[in-house]
Amino acid sequence: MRITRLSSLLLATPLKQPIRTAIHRFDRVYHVVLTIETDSGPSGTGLLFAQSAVQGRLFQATLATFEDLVVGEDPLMVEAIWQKLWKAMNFLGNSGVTIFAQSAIDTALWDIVGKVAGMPLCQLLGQNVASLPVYASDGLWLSYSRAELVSEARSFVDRGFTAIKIRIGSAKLLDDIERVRLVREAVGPDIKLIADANQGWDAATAIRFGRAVEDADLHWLEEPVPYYNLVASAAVAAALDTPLATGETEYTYLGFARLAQEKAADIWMPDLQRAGGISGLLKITRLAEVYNLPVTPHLFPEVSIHVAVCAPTCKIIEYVSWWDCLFEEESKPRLVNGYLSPGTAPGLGLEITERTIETYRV
Ligand code: SMN
Ligand code: MG
Repeated sequence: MRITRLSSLLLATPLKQPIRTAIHRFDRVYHVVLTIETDSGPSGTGLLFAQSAVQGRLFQATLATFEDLVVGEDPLMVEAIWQKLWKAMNFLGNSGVTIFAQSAIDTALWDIVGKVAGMPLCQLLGQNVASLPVYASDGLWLSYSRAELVSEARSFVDRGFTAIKIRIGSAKLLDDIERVRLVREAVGPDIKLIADANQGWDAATAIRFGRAVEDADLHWLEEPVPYYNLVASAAVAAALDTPLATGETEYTYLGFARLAQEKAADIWMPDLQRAGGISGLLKITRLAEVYNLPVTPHLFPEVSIHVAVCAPTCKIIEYVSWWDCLFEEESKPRLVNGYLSPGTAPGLGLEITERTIETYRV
């Protein structure tokens, strides 16, 4: 079997609420959907997330450029193709948009492998658990009023979520502290409460915050300082009893190896499109086993769940509904009572219909 063609589409889907964090402002989610076709077998799907049409077009252009590197290759030689792209990018540095393209290609190849084997990807990779609890991450934005925070936090609990994430990291520290306490009071002691500062602070501010909300029993404090400042991250992690989670902005296993060397995180949060696809996530989850550190995949619940249910260090996964409207009901992963289980169709099991493409195409 040989790869014959790479093609991609740019889609944009609506959001229930505009997204506002310390660093994000967007009102629609853009998706680059990659298709890899083969001469005598199934095709595979890979996904990239973008925050604007400009970003999406850049990803598409990179994927189109990479077509030459993969056409003619055997799609089942997934690691060989990963290594080929990795070496081809050495001159550029193994991070940024080229890693995004490599990630999408790798994900589409694993989809093909699963379809050829006739098995859902998680089974092929060696599954550990049937499902995992998720945390509701699709809300509690920085832009919300206090009344909106309380009402949405309660509605997440009513919908069966046992863990929720609030955004903080604003310029008003006391306000952030009060908002966390308010949400803790609204949901009670049994719900896991996570707080994400999206790199909004310096180490001293993060430590003040962490100490002030000690009684709110945060499940973790996420990205308190700029992602590249590992010294600051390590200082916060050392000063607080609350676990520090970071990694959504790191690239590949090399980024996570640095987090480990610097003791900059208690919990790792790899993101599919920065990790290097399914292969990249697998490398990171195995590295986490060496350090006995928890891993919790960032975004892409429908895809990342296939790896998460295989990784013994993974106990919880982020859930946002941003991809939900793209996939057909039967093939989708199931979210039941706050637990997500992978789709049961071969490969990733994520089929996008012509009608969906017509509706959301940019
Ligand atoms: C996040 C990522 C992308 C957009 C908004 C928020 C966030 C997360 O850091 O952890 O989901
Ligand atoms: Mg985050």
